[in-house]
Amino acid sequence: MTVTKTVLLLGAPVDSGKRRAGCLMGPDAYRTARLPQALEALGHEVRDLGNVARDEVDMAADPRLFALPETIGWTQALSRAASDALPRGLPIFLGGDHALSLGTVHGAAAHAARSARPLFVLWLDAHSDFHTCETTDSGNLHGTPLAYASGRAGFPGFPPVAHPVPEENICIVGLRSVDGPERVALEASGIRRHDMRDIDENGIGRPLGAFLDRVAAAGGHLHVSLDVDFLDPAVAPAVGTTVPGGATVREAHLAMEMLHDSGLMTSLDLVELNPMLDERGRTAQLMVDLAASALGRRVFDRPTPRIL
Ligand code: EXY
Ligand code: MN
Ligand code: MN
Ligand code: MN
Repeated sequence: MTVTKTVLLLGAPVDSGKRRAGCLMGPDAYRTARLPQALEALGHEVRDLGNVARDEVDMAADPRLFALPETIGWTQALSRAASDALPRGLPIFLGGDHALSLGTVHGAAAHAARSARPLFVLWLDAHSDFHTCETTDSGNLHGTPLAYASGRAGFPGFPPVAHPVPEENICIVGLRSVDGPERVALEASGIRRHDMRDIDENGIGRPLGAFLDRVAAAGGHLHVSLDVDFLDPAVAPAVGTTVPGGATVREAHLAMEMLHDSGLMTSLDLVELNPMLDERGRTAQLMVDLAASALGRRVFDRPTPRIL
């Protein structure tokens, strides 16, 4: 049975995390693909709070980093938006590129700390997004939010991370593109990471189920960040950072269905959709369908059996 919730939709038209423009159209694409109606059909109360506005930040640009002041402005504004929304419902952030999670996870961590509950983060992505401003070779800050959330040094000018997410509370699923400095830092960390070979060998249900068990045992809040490039580009072409060999439609739906059945997800990012690169809206539609699965859409009304 679906427990009905108050779902808060917040547009986050962040396009500062990389050079290729287009993600700013993501929030409107989700609305056009009828995300609000899909969630209402499941019985949820859906409130579209419109788009978040970026803070104006008066600082010098850094020639090594693309759009640093803009990204810091988004981080400040989205941290506040997440922290304000979480006591009122389940926020879904309609991206926007993955730089938006610099803010949303920061705000979710502040909210979890206020509630005296640990925050867990599930990162569904082809990439680890574990660069700092010092290690990034592209200068694209959408490749950094997980490093920032976990409290790594190397983010001058960004809001201080008062509540870093413990490495052991972070799980990345879908990996198939990790840069050298990210690999070194990840291997030295306690972050759980499941690459596509792991999913090939074990399925997606087993590693995800083990992580959800840990969230439940700790009584944690769970922030989920779903990057379009987690999916195979053959089914989700509308993203600038495609990597072949990604999750299938069914693997992604099973992950969402398990999230729903766990009842643990407290906030969700939908990131990296670039409508300029879509084919007749099919990536936007798939992301809407995945969000609906995460919020309780199912064929039959029965829980997913635990996969051991
Ligand atoms: N690791 C690459 C870089 O740092 O530029 C690619 C990062 C892509 C990040 C996308 C959003 O997941
Ligand atoms: Mn990403
Ligand atoms: Mn990615
Ligand atoms: Mn790189």
